[in-house]
Amino acid sequence: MTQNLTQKIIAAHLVAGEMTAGTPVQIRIDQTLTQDATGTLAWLQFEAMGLDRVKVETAVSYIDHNTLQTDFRNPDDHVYLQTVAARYGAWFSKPGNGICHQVHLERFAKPGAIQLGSDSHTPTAGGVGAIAIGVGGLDIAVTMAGEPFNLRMPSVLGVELTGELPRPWVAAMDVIMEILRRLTVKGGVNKVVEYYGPGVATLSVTERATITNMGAELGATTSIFPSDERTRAYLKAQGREDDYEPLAADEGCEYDEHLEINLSELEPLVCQPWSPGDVVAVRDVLGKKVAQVCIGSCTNSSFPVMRAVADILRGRTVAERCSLTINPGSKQVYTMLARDGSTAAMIDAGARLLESACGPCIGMGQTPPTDSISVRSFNRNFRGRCGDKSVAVYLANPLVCAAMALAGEIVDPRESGIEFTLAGDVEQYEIRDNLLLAPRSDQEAKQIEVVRGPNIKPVPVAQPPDDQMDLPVALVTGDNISTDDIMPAGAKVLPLRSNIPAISEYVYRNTDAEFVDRVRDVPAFVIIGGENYGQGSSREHAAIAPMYLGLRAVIVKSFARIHRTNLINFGVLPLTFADPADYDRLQLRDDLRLCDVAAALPAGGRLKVKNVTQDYEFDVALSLQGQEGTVLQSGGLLSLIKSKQDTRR
Ligand code: MIC
Ligand code: SF4
Repeated sequence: MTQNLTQKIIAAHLVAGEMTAGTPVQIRIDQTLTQDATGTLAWLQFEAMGLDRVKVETAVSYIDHNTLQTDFRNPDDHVYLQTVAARYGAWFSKPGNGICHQVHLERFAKPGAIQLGSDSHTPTAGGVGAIAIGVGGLDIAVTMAGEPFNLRMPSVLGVELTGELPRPWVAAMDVIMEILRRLTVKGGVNKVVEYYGPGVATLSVTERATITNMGAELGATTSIFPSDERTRAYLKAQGREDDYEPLAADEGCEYDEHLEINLSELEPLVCQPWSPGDVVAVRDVLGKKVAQVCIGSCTNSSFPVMRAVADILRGRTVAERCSLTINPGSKQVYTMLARDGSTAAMIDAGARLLESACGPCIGMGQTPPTDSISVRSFNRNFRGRCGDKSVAVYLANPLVCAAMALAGEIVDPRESGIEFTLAGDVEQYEIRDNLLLAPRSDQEAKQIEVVRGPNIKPVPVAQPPDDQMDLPVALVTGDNISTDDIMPAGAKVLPLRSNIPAISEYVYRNTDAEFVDRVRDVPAFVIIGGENYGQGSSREHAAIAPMYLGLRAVIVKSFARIHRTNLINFGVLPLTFADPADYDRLQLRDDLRLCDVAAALPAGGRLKVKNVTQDYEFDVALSLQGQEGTVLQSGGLLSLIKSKQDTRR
């Protein structure tokens, strides 16, 4: 029987279950990635499981998000993460080494491997033909403890690429923006986006990685490219030819859905404020003044594209009323740009060079001025994420961004008269892994003391649900609520990532400033939402912090994948309206009664909800798969794993 690439890789890692879309499977994981904003909780949870060493082939802990260090909190987390990695046998990527996904692509990502990361843009590694999935920190912790990963077998959306990009101004990001334009931010939920067709060979690995990275904005489980001669060339240039393995879908295999993109027909696109799914052509929004341009992020900060940005800027000057920031994605990229004179060209043009880290992408500095426009080569433009809600953020490919920085307004770069080329493959990358600390031997690791600063607090534990739950409605939200809406990031909040009591004060701060005060004296409550609730990041803080405040259930029209799992992992019931029209009747402060919850566990099923305030009943579905029901019954995944381990001892 013929198989697509996704099925092949999952089959090679299958521990249990049948590979039919929608049914639960358990898969073996080869590699894990954690970063510092989600990593402290992941590692604290790993420690709580009482193991002596990580049990995956490769576990890497990166520091890239919280590098602003305005007080002791971030550096304390860094020390904790460095010592905990050394203690338990993980790799450690020091601050300065780069953004996790870029560094992972360069140094670790492998064709045919399955990788989990506690960051939604983990699918970047799909650029070399890996299945790389973003999940919450607790799922990573459990995987590092050697458990297989539970997943609903995704359906596979085959995207056939034909033609060739009209370079130089149309870039890889325009490919994924075109798919977002067609499918929207929920078009990929529970799907793997698998690329094939003659257009694939026209894209370099770093271009492919841009496309798989931003597949996260479709809500996709992951995205993947075949592994071919260009993959070999990339791995060879990274000194890792041995990791190469040719991989492709079988001739004539089936896909659950199809899409065709003719690369030759693409043009420069932008995502308009405030959604990566709101895509239009650059030429439809010309003339708007741009106060800031930011180039970099895990989506677009590889060496070839950064060098092209430098070529665009060389000998020119950033517009008078515009500020340009650039953060090369890794130490490798930065060093190479420095050696070939690219950084000099950038600095001379007026670019403000930042360290290799997430930086402005997650609101860690570089907030633009009030009511201004910022154009970024990043992957997300949710309102307020840049540090100020009044700012309109557009997303565009990095080459287009550079042209706009020079013009100080939204322009069609094809009319700029600027000439440059974008090199595809690089013959030899500069390899020096001196900021990548290798795992210690068993013996050495045992001697390491894990250092915990005062900001690092224990992770709160969830409660098993009661059979009958009386829950006032604490919030009624709309469609596409992002985890940035639920749990904002930015320079003020990110330093609190290892302190749930402190960070819980910021829940829903940007969308409903009174939310926390409203629930302060309420022992338990429910939140109501629309479609695609919890889209965006993998941050489990968007589940734990509301749970800490008393969230027991969320009733929505549909969930984004990672957030739904995070809610279950922390004991919150993820419910969907049986009839979406019931959403319209619910009001803030309605008292709801959930009945017979115990009977719906562990298998899931329908529940009756009584609206006590308005005196009517409606049905909700508790759809569960695999061990999810047992997780809820146990009061969260951590409690379940611990009780399993106690039984084994
Ligand atoms: C993001 O881009 O939103 C983040 C910050 O990288 C998150 C992770 C986090 O919130 O720590 C993500 O993408 O998962
Ligand atoms: Fe960092 Fe931004 Fe990438 Fe998230 S999307 S990992 S914040 S660069």
